[in-house]
Amino acid sequence: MKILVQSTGLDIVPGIISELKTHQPDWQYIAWPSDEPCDYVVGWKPPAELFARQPALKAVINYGAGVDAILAMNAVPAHMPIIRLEDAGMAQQMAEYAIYGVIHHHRNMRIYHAQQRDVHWEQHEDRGNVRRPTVGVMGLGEMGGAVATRLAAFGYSVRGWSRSKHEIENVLTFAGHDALPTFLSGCDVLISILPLTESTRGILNATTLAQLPRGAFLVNAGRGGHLVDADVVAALNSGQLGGALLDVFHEEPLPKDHGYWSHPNVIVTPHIAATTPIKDACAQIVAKITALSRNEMVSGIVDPKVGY
Ligand code: NDP
Ligand code: OXD
Repeated sequence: MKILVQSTGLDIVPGIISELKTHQPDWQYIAWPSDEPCDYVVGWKPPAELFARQPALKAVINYGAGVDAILAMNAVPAHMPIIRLEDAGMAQQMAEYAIYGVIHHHRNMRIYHAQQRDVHWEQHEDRGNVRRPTVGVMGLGEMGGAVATRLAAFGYSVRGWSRSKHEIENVLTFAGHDALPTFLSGCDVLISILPLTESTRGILNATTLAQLPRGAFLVNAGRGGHLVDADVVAALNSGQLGGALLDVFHEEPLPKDHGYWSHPNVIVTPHIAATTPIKDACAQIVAKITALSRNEMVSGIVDPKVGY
């Protein structure tokens, strides 16, 4: 079996190939670009040219959880399944990132960081002394489900929102577009871990942000396209949003002159909420390709019509 390995950005291809070899030494691994006919491609944002030059491919394994970029390229032939990574060690990282955001807000850390810069000692009433914040999670899939469960175990009151109804212990769940205003109205901290689709693009806008309690804190680890940036900045400036922890942006790297960099109530991180851990990812990729080659059921098949 021949596996084509491709990536965009950091040159992680040699590392992926050597890790795949440890799991399945009998297969042949070929780094893109190559015209040698391959059976499967493991890739991140593969170029359209790859599919034109590799007509024998049977499936694409997306080297990540989000498939918005590969779907937006419109280059994968309609008959070819796209299979994404599921958790693969990312859900734990996502939960850590989310908990960091919640604690930053809940324990007044922005104020203490500013006070330290001013060499100023002053204790503030902890937000949780009045009422422990309620945390809302948008998207209850591999990432969001794990985040909601772990936040509940941490003692937060947690609610979650998804397309279809989910049952998660100790989490109040909501489903569908009509339930969104009710869900948002109880979120002191809102964590978005949605996939970017035609239904979720721009979902965090002036209307939805106004449905949050005043002073709510926003964590966005889904995709930058979920935010209407001008509306987020307006909500931050008016105090409707008390602050934001943002990991993903319309344009990455975030342009140097973007207002988020210098906004006093915004923390910017460079798309690191959950990075693909090579060992877990390669173990999962080999298992998925093995199952595909035996015509067995494989999970994580993307539905291009819904976009995730
Ligand atoms: P999943 O496909 O497992 O989960 C997606 C969740 O979003 C599901 O609960 C789904 O609902 C819900 N959803 C999708 N569309 C809608 C909608 N229109 N309305 C309400 N809910 C909706 O994805 P993952 O959890 O694995 O990943 C989610 C996203 O996280 C990725 O697509 C990617 O964009 C982002 N990500 C970011 C990373 C980072 O470092 N910042 C790292 C990894 C992922 P339902 O359950 O009903 O289908
Ligand atoms: C992913 C990501 O989707 O890294 O896996 O954002």
